[in-house]
Amino acid sequence: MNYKTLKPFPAGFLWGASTSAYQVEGANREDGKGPSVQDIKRVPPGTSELDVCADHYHRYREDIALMAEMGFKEYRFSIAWTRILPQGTGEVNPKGVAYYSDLIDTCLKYGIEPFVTIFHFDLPAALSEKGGWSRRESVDEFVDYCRILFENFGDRVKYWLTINEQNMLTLVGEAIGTANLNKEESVIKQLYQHNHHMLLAQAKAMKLLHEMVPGAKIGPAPNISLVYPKTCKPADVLAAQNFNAIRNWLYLDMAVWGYYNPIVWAWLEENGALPVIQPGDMEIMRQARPDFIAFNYYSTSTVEASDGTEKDGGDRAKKDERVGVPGVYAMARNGSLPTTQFGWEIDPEGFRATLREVYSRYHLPMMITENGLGAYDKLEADGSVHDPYRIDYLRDHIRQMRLAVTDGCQVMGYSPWSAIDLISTHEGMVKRYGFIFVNRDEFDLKDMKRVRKDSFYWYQKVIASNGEDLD
Ligand code: BGP
Repeated sequence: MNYKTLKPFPAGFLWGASTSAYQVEGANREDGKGPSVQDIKRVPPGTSELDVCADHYHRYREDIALMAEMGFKEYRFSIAWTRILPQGTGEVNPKGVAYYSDLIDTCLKYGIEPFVTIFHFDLPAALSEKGGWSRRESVDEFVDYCRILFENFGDRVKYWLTINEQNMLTLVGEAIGTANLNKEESVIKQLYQHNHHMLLAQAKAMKLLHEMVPGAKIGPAPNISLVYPKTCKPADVLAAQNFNAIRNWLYLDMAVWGYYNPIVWAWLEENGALPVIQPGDMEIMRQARPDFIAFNYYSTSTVEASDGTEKDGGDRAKKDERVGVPGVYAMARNGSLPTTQFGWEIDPEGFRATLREVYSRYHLPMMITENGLGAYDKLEADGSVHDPYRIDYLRDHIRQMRLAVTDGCQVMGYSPWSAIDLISTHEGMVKRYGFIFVNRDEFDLKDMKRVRKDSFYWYQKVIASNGEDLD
């Protein structure tokens, strides 16, 4: 749909950007922090360990001052469970509480809303060794951790996110270093049992926050992107519906309405993989309500009908093999989209389509908690960093978000990935996403100096004009 006049972004729109603890903080064995699954995983070959990252743990004041200079209205960061509870349960680490308390106060000093992710891929190693999310007890362990956060920070934090990309933990947990599976048993059955526990933990956390901190807001933060059919052949359309249900709607249907998506349920049933649901679980799921839907968006996916030969689940088409789920869907290349230096498809119009679809299904305000472009940025001899490709990517997505607002979608904020360079989940330090350059290489820590990229100055203008000035 074309418009003669675009609606403005609403007043009070939350412009900012995001990070996560294990990718930005470093200091992963300092001040009483316990190890998380990220700290004990084998990092991808050729990439840095997570002991220093952007050294945000020691430099957060300087970093937040730079975010304030950009004009941030919010900063989305995650709390490392193992800084608060080094063993995942039991004794609280006062230094961990003090760290996040000061980080929150520093944001507030500049008028930046802290937007806090409770759990971003970093399950305590002590809990993972016991079986992680496979155990029923994981639900209460998570809720106990949430209670500590709400008690300590609920007086200052208005916005909370439950679990970052729960759908990716379920679909590609092994690649993220989070899946803890027993190789002897059905993988799908185990994964969807973990998933049920996370869904229940999330529902209980949402209820708990509403009871403990009236007025505070909380929502899920999956990675949502519309799945296109490769062609208009009906079999491809059905495959797209299948993958949309498995990748996207399962998570949002449960968070919002408290029921299992019927297509996913039928698929699990067919595979003998239905989760064990205890009496009362679905009642809790139905009672819990998010205040908004947060989601991360990088690009759309495209699928075609399965020919029965696909390997593995996965979320991206690999060049030489058919990836997907036999009988359900096969990943496909879109063919019409450009890609980043790292091969990720770029689809700003798909962002608008995704916003429209999510709003039409759930009618809740939406918060974009990640969106961005990873690239090999270079610090020039004169101290500048030119990243026009990132500006183009973000500009195109913000334009489409504005069109979605004009379409009638309620969008409350935009928090791209990432505020500052940090370690990528899969591709190390050299895959940079930030507005702020960190002067280190993959293994050479150099001086860790913070440098404003061209995109820093550009985003500053975007925020100052509430999204009107995108040039
Ligand atoms: C999301 C994660 C982030 C971040 C981002 C970019 O899935 O929530 O933690 O890593 O993707 O991905 P990558 O680092 O692999 O480029």
